Amino acid sequence: MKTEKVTTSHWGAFRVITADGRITDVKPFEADPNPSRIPENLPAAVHHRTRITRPSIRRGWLDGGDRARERRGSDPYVELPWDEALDIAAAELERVRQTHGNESIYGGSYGWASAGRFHHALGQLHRFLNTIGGYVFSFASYSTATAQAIIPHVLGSNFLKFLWGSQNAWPIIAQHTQTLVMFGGINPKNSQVSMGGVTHHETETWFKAFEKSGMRRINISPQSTDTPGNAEWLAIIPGTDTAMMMGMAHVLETENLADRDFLNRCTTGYDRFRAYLTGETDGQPKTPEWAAKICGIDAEVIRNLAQTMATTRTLITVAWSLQRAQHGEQPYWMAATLAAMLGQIGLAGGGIGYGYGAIGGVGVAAKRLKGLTFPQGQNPVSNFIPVARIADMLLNPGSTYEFNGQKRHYPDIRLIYWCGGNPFHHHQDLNRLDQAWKKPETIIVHEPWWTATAKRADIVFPATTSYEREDIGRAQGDSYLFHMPQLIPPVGDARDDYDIFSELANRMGVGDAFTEGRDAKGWLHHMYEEFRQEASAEGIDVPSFDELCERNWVDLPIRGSQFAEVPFTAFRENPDAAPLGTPSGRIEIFSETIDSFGYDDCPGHPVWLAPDEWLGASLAKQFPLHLVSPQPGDKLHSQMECAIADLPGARPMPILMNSADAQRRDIKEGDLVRVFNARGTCQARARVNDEIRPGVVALSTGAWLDTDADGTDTQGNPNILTRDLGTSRLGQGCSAHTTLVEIGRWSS
Ligand SMILES: Nc1nc2c(c(=O)[nH]1)N[C@H]1C(S)=C(S)[C@@H](COP(=O)(O)OP(=O)(O)OC[C@H]3O[C@@H](n4cnc5c(=O)[nH]c(N)nc54)[C@H](O)[C@@H]3O)O[C@H]1N2
Ligand SMILES: Nc1nc2c(c(=O)[nH]1)N[C@H]1C(S)=C(S)[C@@H](COP(=O)(O)OP(=O)(O)OC[C@H]3O[C@@H](n4cnc5c(=O)[nH]c(N)nc54)[C@H](O)[C@@H]3O)O[C@H]1N2
Ligand SMILES: [Mo]
Repeated sequence: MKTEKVTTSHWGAFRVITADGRITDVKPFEADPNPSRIPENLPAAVHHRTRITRPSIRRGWLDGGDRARERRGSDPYVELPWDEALDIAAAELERVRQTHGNESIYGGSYGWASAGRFHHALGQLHRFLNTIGGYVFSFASYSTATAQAIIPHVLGSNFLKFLWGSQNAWPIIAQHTQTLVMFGGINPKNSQVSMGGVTHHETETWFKAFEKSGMRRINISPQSTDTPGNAEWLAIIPGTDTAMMMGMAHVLETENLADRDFLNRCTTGYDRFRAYLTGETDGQPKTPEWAAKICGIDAEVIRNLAQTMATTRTLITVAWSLQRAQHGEQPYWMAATLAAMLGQIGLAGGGIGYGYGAIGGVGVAAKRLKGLTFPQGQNPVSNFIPVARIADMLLNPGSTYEFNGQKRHYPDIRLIYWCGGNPFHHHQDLNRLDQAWKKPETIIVHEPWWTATAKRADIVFPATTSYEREDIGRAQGDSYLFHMPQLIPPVGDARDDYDIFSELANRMGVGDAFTEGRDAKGWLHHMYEEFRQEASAEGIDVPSFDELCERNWVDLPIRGSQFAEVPFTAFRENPDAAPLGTPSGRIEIFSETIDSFGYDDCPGHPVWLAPDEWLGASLAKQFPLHLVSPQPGDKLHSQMECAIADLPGARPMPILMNSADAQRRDIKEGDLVRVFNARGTCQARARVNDEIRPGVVALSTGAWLDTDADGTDTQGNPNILTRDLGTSRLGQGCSAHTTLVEIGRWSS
C-alpha cells in the first residue's frame, strides 16, 4: 500500500512516500519557499545495510575479565535476543551503581539525535538515568559552549535566551540596517537546519531583499561562500577576528567616532579597555596597521570600514564558528565592545547579533511558545563537565581543572551511556578520544546505524528512527506544529529509546517512576494537552490532538513582522530602570568578575591572544595550512552519511583549497590527497578554486571515521586532525577551528 504524509526534522518538513513498509521517495513540503535537499538521502539511509538490526554485545566484553577494552573498535559482536541483552545491561548498570556510585556513570550523551518532542533520545536517557539515581552530565553544547560562558558576563543574559529573545529580527534588519558586518558570514547552508526544525527557509530571500535595498553587506570570512549573493568579501585569516575588531575600535577611539554618551551611560570599564587599545598598558597601540599584519586585511580597508560603521546604521553579526576556537571568548566579547563603541545597541537594525544563519530560527520574527517538553526529573548527582572536555575527563579521573571561576574535579567514569549522538564524529582529536574511550568498564549505546561510535560500544541497542514511531514536531521560532505519524514499521528488531528505557527501568525496579504508567501514546497526549493549555493562556488556539493527527500539520498565528521587537530599547533608554543581568547592570567591557578569576587566557577585558595554531604561529612552518571544518551543506552532521558515502566518488570528503596552494603542491581538482599533522592523517579529495583564502583549507564535518591499518581515516573526518583543547579556563568550549595541517598528493 502506498501512503504520502508530511513529517518534519531538524532540516524542515517534507513529504514521505511509503510503499509496502518502506520509504520509497520524498518530496518537498509545499509551504516551504526554499526546501532543503537533505531529506533526499532518507530512503536510502533508512533501509541501509548499516542499520543495526539486533541487540549486539561486544565479544571481548562478554568474555569478562578486563573486558578487552583495547579491542573496542575492532572486536566482533554477538547478537542476542532483546530480553537477554536487556537483562545484561540492567545488571551491569546496577553493578556499576552499587560498586562505584552514580557519579561513575557518564550520561552527557551530547548530540542532535532526531527531531520530535517526545522521542528525543537525550531527554529519554536523562530521565532514565535520573530515575536510577543520577549521572554525570555535560554542560552546554559544542555549538555555543564558549558563548554560553562569556555572554552572561558581558551582556547579562543566558546566551540561549539572548539568541531567541534579544536579536533584531530579519524584517527589522531589512528596514533599518545600512551596513551588515558579518564575521564568519551568514550562511544559508547552515540555516537549512534548526533544533527541532525550520519550516520556512528564508535566509536567501532576505538576502535578496537586502541586495535590492542597497544594504552594504560585508562577509568577513576565509570563504567567500559563507554569505549568499554578491556581498563584499574580506578574506580574513582564521582565528584573528579579534585583532581586526580591535583595529576598528582603535579608529573609533582615535578619530573621535566612539559614542561616548552610550559608553558612559550603558557600559562599564571602557577606560580599562581603552588603556589596552591605545597601548598604554602594553606599549602596543592596536592600530589598523597592527591589526592588518595579524588578520591579513589591509589597514585602509579596516579604517574605512570602521568609519562607515560609525556613520551608518550598522549591525555586527558573529557566526558561532568563531567561538569554536582557542580563545573563542575574545571575538564574542570584542564584537559586543565594538558594537557598544558604535553606540547603536538598542536602535532598530543596529548593535550586535550572534548566530544569524548558524541555525534557521535565529532572526525569525515569531512569538516564542513554551511547552511540549518531556520531563526529565531531577539529577541527584551534581558533578558535570563542560561538554567538550570528555577525553580530558576519561584520561584524568580525579584531577582538577578550572571552569568559569570554579575549581572542579573530573569524576572517575566506569560506565558511559550514549543515546542520540556520535562522539566519534563530533569530538576533536579522535585518536586521543580513542585512547580515552578504552578507560571505562562499559559503554552502552543506542543507535539506528553502525556509526563509528556504535562500533566502539560494548552493548549496542538498535533504535528506531523518527519515521518508525509517532511523535509531535515543533521548534522555537517556527510557527508550524506537526503530527509526525509512524510511517514504516521498525527496521529489523529496532525499538524506541523509550521502550528500551522502560524495559531497563522495570528490571531495575523503577518502571513506574520512569513511565508514570504511560505508554508513548499516553505521553504524547499528556504533553500535547499541557502545551495546548499553555498556548491557550497566551491566546493561541491549538487544535485537539486528534484533529492535529487528522490534519498532519497546522500553521499557528505566531509568525510575522508584528512579532519583531528591537532588542535593548528599554535598557538604552534608561539603564537604571531596565538594567542588564550583569553585576553592574551595564554592558561589561571590563568584568571585575572575570578579572577576579585571574585567568591569563581570559583576562578582565577583551584582548588579542594569538592561538597556538594559526598562520602566524611557528608551527605553520611545518604545517602551513589552516584547516577550518565547517558544517556540511548536504546533511546534518554525520546523519544519513551512509547513503551519501555510497554515491559514486563521494568519499573521501572534498577538501577545498586555493589554487595557489594546490599548484605549489602539484595538486589538481579531484586528486586524492593526504591531509595530516602531528595528531593524525586522513584522505580527502581536492577541490580547487579561489573561493577560499590562500593558506586556508576547508574540510566539512560529517564523515564516518574509518581508519585503515596505518590509522589513516579513509573517509575524511576533520576531527582526526583537530586539537582537543578548551577555548580557555573560562569557557572550556571546543577549539575545532584551531588547527594547522599540511596536504600532499596521495601516493600509495
Ligand atoms: N571539527 C569540527 N567538529 C565539530 C564541529 C565543527 O564545527 N568542527 N561542530 C560541532 C558541533 S557544533 C556539533 S553540534 C557536533 C554534532 O555532532 P553530533 O550531534 O554528535 O552529530 P550527529 O551526526 O547529529 O549525531 C546524532 C546521532 O544520533 C543518532 N540518532 C538519530 N535519531 C536517533 C534516535 O531516535 N535515537 C538514538 N538513540 N539515536 C538517534 C544519529 O544516527 C546520529 O548518529 O559536532 C561538533 N564537531
Ligand atoms: N546543513 C547543515 N546546517 C547546519 C548543521 C549541519 O550539520 N548541516 N549544523 C548546525 C549546527 S549544530 C551548528 S552549531 C551550526 C554551526 O554554525 P556556524 O558555527 O556558524 O557554522 P560553520 O559551518 O561551522 O562555520 C561557518 C564559517 O565560519 C568560517 N570560519 C571558520 N573559522 C573562522 C574564523 O576564525 N574567522 C572567521 N571570520 N570565519 C571563520 C568558515 O569559513 C565557515 O564556513 O550549523 C547548524 N547548521
Ligand atoms: Mo552544533
